[in-house]
Amino acid sequence: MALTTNKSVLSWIDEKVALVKPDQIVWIDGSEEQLEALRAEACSTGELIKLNEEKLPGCYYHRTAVNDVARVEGRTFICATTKEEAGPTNNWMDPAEAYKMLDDIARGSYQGRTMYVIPYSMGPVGSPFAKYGIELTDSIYVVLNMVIMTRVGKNVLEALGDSEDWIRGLHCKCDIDEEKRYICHFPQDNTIYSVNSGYGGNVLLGKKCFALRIASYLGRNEGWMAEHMLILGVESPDGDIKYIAAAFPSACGKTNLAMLIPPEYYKGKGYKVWCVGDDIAWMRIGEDGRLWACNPENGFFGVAPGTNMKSNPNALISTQKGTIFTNVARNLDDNTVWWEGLDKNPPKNAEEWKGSKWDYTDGTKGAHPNSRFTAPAKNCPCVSSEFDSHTGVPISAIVFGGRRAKTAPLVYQSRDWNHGVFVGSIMASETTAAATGAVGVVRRDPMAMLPFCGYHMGDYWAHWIAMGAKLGDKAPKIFNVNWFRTDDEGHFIWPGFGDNLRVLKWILDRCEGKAEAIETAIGYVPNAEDIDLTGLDFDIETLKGILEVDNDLWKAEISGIEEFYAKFGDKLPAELVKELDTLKSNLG
Ligand code: OXD
Ligand code: MN
Repeated sequence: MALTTNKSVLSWIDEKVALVKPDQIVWIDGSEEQLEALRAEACSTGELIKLNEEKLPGCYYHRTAVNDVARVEGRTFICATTKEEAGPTNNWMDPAEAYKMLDDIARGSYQGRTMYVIPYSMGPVGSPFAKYGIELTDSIYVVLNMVIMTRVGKNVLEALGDSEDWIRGLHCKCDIDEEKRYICHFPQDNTIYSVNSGYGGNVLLGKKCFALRIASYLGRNEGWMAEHMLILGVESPDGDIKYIAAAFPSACGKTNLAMLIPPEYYKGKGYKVWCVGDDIAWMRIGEDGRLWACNPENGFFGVAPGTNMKSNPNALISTQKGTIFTNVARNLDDNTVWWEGLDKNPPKNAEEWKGSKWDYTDGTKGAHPNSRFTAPAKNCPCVSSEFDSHTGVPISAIVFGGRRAKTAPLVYQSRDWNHGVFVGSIMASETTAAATGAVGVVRRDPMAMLPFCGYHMGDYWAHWIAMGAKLGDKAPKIFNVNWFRTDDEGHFIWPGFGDNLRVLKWILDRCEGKAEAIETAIGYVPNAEDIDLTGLDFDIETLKGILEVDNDLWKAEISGIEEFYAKFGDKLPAELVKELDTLKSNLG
């Protein structure tokens, strides 16, 4: 039975039912009873495997098809009215052609299957941040993941009422055919289609598709921002908490930073770090004129390999109950999970992620490198008390970062907001041996939004600049960090992980006018003495080395920036051209 009388919802569902022809329709009401029945059903068909209830209570295991293990940027489209609106960094398809193609693929694809109707909210239901969506799917796995990653249930439909302002999402597993896999966004219609995939990043439509691609477009039109950023709070010994939002490209330790454990010395003094979000931030100007942020998600869809009690105990603890593991290895002796980097004891009797018997001694991997856990945020030992706040948290600092072996110093501060937008726009990371392709190649990933910006990146930068003008002197300060400077042998110099708090502390001190800095060609860099190294075996001269700005390396960087900027033609904001000119003249 339909859980709403909202005409726009019912007529859209009727249309999609006529298209995909499900055998039955099930509305997800959010009740534990219904979810438990779905878990049991998925276990009976082999879609899920129930894990050891004593060791991993309420946890399940899932394998995707082997050809369906990651987001597919090449098959992700922004179907704006014109190609110009999607811009040079997005794939584009004409909306009418895209709908026709997708409808042809989706037609009849639910025959013999159930349509699950998932009403969900991004952001706390009823809050000024909240935006509602309905995802139709033929996958119980998607339902159960959406229940962890978003707020799902009847109360969402109640909050939506008769409004037509909601995001339409149709997911069809079809045959998981790579050649017919498409993730298409129609920003002008508030609509998303995802066909022929069952992998989280492509099918949990609330996440990248809605909360970044569609929301970035909505944010531009409505005067707010949807960003690929973690949000964390640093509590000082007097109990005051200051919040930071930070954007990093993938493989730069975003989830680790979001759940950072302070070094002993800081813990002893009473510092604490609170996690508000690990992937996405929606930010609005509050009544007080400051920028306030909310994590629209309700869980973590984290990369499993490398997560362990040393790298990120809070993430690991978050996965110990109510979690769905995807494409990790399964220990057949005790029906638990394992992945590379969890510990030094790979299971002897196990199945690898594809489901074959696994012999770890033969050099193959047990878990897929992009294997995931879907864990409720509430499981996290350091989840912020503001997690469900309807006002969000006020942001003091915005931090950009990337993986650069030499060029970028450990940390620097932009001179002002527009310079900070420039710093975000030239964000780049060097490829690592972990990915295919050449090592050390610089990839530009502005604001870590390259695959997630739902419109023209030039317009996106203009929106950033406009937001700064509105925020005026209440704007957060903007910084750039680089935890990845290497020595001549290629070893990381800075210890990273919990010790990154030492850098965050300087950042927050700068926001409060409590720390000094040296002006360089690229912005303000700390005096080495102002980064507190107490309790860390790290030489101040080495610190000076990684704070150094090498003008020659930056001069070499200029042509790469110019080449990248050239793509944006006359959509490149004049303010950024001016910042680039300033950088050039500062470098002499
Ligand atoms: C993610 C990503 O999964 O950025 O969060 O790819
Ligand atoms: Mn992400």
